[in-house]
Amino acid sequence: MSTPDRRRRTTMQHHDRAAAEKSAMRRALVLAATPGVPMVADTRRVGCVLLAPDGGVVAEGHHRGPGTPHAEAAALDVAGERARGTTAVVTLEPCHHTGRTGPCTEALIAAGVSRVVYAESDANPVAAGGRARLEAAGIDVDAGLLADEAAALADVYRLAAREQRPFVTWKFATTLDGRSAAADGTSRWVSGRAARLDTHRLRARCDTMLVGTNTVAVDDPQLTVRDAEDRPLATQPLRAVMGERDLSSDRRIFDASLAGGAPSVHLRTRDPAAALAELFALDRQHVFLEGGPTLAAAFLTAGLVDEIVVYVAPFLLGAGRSAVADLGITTIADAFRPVVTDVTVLPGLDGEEPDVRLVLTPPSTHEES
Ligand code: AOF
Ligand code: ZN
Repeated sequence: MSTPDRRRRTTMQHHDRAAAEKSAMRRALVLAATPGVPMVADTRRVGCVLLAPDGGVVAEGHHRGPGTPHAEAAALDVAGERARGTTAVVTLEPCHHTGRTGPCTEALIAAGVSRVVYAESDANPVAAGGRARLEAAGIDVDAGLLADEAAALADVYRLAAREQRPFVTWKFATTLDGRSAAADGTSRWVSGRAARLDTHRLRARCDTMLVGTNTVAVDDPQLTVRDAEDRPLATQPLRAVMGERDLSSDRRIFDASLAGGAPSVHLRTRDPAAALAELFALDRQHVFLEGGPTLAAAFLTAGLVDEIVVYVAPFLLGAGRSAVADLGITTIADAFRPVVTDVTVLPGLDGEEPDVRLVLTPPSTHEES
């Protein structure tokens, strides 16, 4: 009698654990992308969350640049004795070498961590071997959770280091007929709640949100990252606006109190390359471009979009503003054709219809990597 019951309970627990570890990995990815870490080509951006057996967060840590503690060491330091028996959720396989700091494997073993879940394997031959070492010490190891997202994050910093400019993700929402605003200018909300939550998740993994002066003047966005309850997160990306037009200081982007004191900047240029150079000088490595169709067209024609995220909402407007301004294309043979790297259906929340999210890579950057 009790056997099937017990089995069901075990399965449930396993399901809960998987869910807790997945959400911890999402958090670790955000930690890995913490704004303001200086750009150094050979440094990985890594995040770590320590979970108690009941799924609660015990401590968090991230790597802050060369010579500073690795993510695991940073989290273990916060946890102290409470690290014993926890699960370490890390975006990268713990290193097994003494580089500028000691091996994370030994630190995790010494702290009494009982399970390690990581996303990406460490391809650096010098640091590799972490998994085998942890398993030999009797630690339960699981690899590959959200590995594609961790790899995408690593690509961001690799490109920034190579190009010496921030990686640019252009995000927009559109109707089935390619409209981002209705004829009267209204654009709230094109996408559903599921897509808006997903946007905040992606915003949290960049260090800068960029719009044009027109968007600030007309839409007056807050440009903050908020959680599902609409509360701003503790760490906010830089809010940037670009363009020569003067803006009234009462715009919400300039209100630091909305973003937990986080700053904003007005880049007085219309040139995408110049704007990115200014942001790179501020240690910015990942720009989330959310400006209107004119700004998008300027970045696309300058070849300065590295990734496109589109939320397609299932309705028609028939008239209204296009998602992107004129690209100078007059015939179909000349169409701008990015490569689709992901298609995800976001189930509708609160009875809404689903949205579809496409992730695409523009042809030129795709060929390079
Ligand atoms: C981890 N956790 O947070 C990071 C890791 O010279 P070092 O000591 O900083 O080592 C750099 C190498 O260590 C780097 O190339 C990568 O393989 C790994 N980075 N490993 O366990 C971390 N940042
Ligand atoms: Zn390490």
